[in-house]
Amino acid sequence: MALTELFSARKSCTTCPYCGVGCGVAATQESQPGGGEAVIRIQGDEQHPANKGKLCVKGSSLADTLGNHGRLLKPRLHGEDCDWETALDYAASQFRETIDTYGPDSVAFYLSGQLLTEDYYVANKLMKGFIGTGNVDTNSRLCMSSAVAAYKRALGADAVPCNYEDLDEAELVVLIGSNAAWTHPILFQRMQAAQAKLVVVDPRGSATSEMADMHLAITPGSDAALFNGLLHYLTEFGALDQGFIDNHTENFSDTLYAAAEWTPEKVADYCAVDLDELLAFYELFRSTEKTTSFYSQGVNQSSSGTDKNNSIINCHLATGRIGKPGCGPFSITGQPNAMGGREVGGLANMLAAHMDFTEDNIDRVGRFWNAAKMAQGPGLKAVELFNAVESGQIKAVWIMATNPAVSMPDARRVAAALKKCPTVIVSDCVADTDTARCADLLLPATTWGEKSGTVTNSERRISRQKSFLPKPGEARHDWEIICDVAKRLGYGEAFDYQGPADIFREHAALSGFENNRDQGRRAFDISALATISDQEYNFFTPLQWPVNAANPNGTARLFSDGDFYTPNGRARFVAVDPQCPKQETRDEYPLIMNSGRLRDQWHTMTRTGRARKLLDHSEAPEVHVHPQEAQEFGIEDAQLVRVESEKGQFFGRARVTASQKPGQLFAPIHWSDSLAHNATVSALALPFTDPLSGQPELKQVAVNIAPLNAHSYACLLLRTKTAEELHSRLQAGDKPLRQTILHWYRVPVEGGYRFELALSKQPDWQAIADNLFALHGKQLNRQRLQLPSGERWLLHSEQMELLVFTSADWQTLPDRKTLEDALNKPLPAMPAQLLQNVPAGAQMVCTCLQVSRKQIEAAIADGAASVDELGELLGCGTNCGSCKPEISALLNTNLAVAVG
Ligand SMILES: Nc1nc2c(c(=O)[nH]1)N[C@H]1C(S)=C(S)[C@@H](COP(=O)(O)OP(=O)(O)OC[C@H]3O[C@@H](n4cnc5c(=O)[nH]c(N)nc54)[C@H](O)[C@@H]3O)O[C@H]1N2
Ligand SMILES: Nc1nc2c(c(=O)[nH]1)N[C@H]1C(S)=C(S)[C@@H](COP(=O)(O)OP(=O)(O)OC[C@H]3O[C@@H](n4cnc5c(=O)[nH]c(N)nc54)[C@H](O)[C@@H]3O)O[C@H]1N2
Ligand code: SF4
Ligand SMILES: [Mo]
Repeated sequence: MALTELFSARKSCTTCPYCGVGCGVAATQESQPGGGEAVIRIQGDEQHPANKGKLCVKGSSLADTLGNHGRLLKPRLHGEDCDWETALDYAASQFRETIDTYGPDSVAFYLSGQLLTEDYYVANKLMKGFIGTGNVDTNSRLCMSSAVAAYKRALGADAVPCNYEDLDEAELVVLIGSNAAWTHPILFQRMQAAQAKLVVVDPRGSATSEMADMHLAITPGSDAALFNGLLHYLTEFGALDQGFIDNHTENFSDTLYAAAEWTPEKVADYCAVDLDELLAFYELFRSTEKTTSFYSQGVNQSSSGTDKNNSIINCHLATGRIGKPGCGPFSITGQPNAMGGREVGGLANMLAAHMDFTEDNIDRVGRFWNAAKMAQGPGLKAVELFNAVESGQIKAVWIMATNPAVSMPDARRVAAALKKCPTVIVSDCVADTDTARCADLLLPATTWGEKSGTVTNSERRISRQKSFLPKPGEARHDWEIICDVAKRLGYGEAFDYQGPADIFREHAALSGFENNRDQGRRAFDISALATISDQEYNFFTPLQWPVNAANPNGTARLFSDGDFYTPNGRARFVAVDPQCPKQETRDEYPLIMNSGRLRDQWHTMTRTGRARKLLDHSEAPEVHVHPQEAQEFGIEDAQLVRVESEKGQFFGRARVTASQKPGQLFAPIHWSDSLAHNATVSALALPFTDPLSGQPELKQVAVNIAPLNAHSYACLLLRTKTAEELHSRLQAGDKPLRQTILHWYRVPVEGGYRFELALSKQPDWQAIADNLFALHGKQLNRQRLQLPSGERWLLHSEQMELLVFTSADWQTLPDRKTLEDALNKPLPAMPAQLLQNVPAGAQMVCTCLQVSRKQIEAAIADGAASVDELGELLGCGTNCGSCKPEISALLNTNLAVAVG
């Protein structure tokens, strides 16, 4: 039989659901001979202009995150499964009663940059056009809202001037508050391939700064001073494009006046950087025409983030470096569809299709929608919105595709507010999240691979996400759920869509509706797509907006003609007075806590946390500490520590590293109560916000740190059912466990879970096991081994049920992979062998090819002297390339040691 008869493959071109690079993904389903479960193969889509076939480690691991385990598969009302009729009736009647009794401003939606444009569009339409309130906000408030506010101030529209080809063409890329090597890896690889000079502005050393030509480790929050100083320098040293300033901008002299006091000496002092280095950066910027500024959360997540964005844009306007190849102020989006949300009006201060709440626009959108009740003004922004939930003003809230109990500043207070709110509806694809635990009604949503619609990436490029998997269980698409509730609220006619293509056509038509110079010109215009057929929608080729009669094939770059979206067509300079972070250090809280992302995890890990291999790079909540602080506070590397702010506590393992500056800490944001004990970083942050954008100051939190002394550590392996029992007891604060366990986190493994425990006293494993297995009903055999390093336990029937290894030193616990294997292998003839001879653990650097730090260090010791050489020898870095910065860092340290 020919091989082709055995296998049949179906390929679907879609888009990655993670970061704002928006890489094209080719998902191939290969059915197996004999009808076995189809295998999904994920590859980069060679045809997609964002990535041209490449994927980073998160994208290439997408297949490992699929599957029904842990999914929300049925609606749940007050903790019990229910049918859809009951769920939808409940949602609609709670909203209807609340609105009728307390008015439309007593309800709210909190949405997400991970919804598809079509989902976002109908949610926004329902709230702003039919329920009649502006109370729709989104997690993009925590992410992009300062970038939006700054673009609008300077350019007259939320319109990203640049595109990815500018990164290929740039001779200098200034990365400000961006760890792109980890957070936008495919774009970072493009910059590297183009051999542009890279300058990184970041208070800490990162994988990105490791690969840069220059790293300015500025004082946290001091970016605006750095760029005011640059504007001053550009003026002093003749780099202004006076023609551009005169013909295409306004407010230059006021802006320059505000910047004039920022001499290089003053900036060097304020930002705590070396004067010569600062001057070298200023000179590089001055002398390099093709300069792109690439900025992200280090500037956005600030109580003065809008000004910081404008201070960067000012320097591009002053030099005329905008709208030209290789140039521009490029705000890079985080989420896969942050841009789509901005386009439909997902932010509370926007109405729809880039229109805000002017009288004309309210009338215009009202006529287009044939709206029952138009919102008359902006709604509450995220922090205000959850404050209103707390105060009781908002009595019903529907949260979709975001996890605010983890990601909002002062996260514990947000969770508490939700718990006492009369109606909380949560739509998610995953059953157990911290936010889901606050819900009255849980609605099972489809997710990546199952749902269908469009997303817009950082360069304004609209691409399709396509379904290639069936809906699991009873899950429904977000747009369907919203429309079903809208119908029950009595708005059936306006929400009668046959599918996402229908919604997309309406969205496209609204973007072009009365969009002209006379009635108000809007940047977001995809009117040429308003009549596309279902077939064209299905085979949509990625396009950059505007896509209209003048530009039917899309628009790669904006503002090439120097015509801006302000009423007089001129871009605006904005005078900036640099502000310090509002969360200031003081005696009780002497350190600044910074936070951000890890290479292999996505946000609250509801998806990436399912792929075992993505946890190889880093599996535990951690805090990065400078050696000086470590010494001062008595902290050793890998020790458990407690970080405390005015608002809350965070536990994690210390990573002592000179990449932090003294006085500053850094923690990854990914862990939550669902995955670990006391590991929600945002619980520390005070909810200070930017006065214009409402974006919270998440990057600079005043904290203190102290070691947490554990009696000992344990690694515990359990099969799924018993692991879930342990997990729910840990979360419920079960007393005997609480008295013994100081800290825990869990890792999903094939066949069960591994728990890592820090113990406050010697546990009675027998009692813990008896308790856990009480309902098990099976007779279990027990093996115990007492070694000088610690106690080891095995409970088994015909298979392994529980394995425990303990040690006074966490780092001497054995290799976890070897232990995990025992879950899926037959028991050895002598089961006690499982307790013996397990090798020590190894940290993975290359997740794709499973190459550990130890292997790389050994190869360097044997003479390997470059990333490429190590790739040839061990394979590391040869698949997605996301680990190359770390391999390079290992080379630098190890070669330096060898030479030194
Ligand atoms: N692997 C991975 N990639 C992701 C995500 C993910 O969860 N995981 N999430 C996506 C999303 S939604 C977003 S928004 C992006 C975020 O992408 P990035 O903004 O690149 O990521 P962060 O790690 O949040 O922060 C970037 C850097 O800002 C620095 N920083 C902190 N304070 C300051 C400051 O005062 N000034 C300056 N100049 N820098 C500062 C931090 O030290 C950090 O290195 O990533 C996207 N990509
Ligand atoms: N301290 C600190 N806090 C931060 C940040 C920081 O840097 N520091 N960064 C902030 C930023 S930039 C961001 S973007 C946020 C991110 O924070 P969140 O948005 O809260 O985090 P996610 O884990 O992405 O939440 C997405 C949820 O949607 C679910 N989901 C996935 N697909 C679908 C779908 O198709 N439909 C539905 N209904 N649900 C789905 C997932 O299971 C998950 O529960 O965190 C912010 N908070
Ligand atoms: S860079 Fe990685 S996470 Fe971002 S879209 Fe591409 S494959 Fe997905
Ligand atoms: Mo984000």
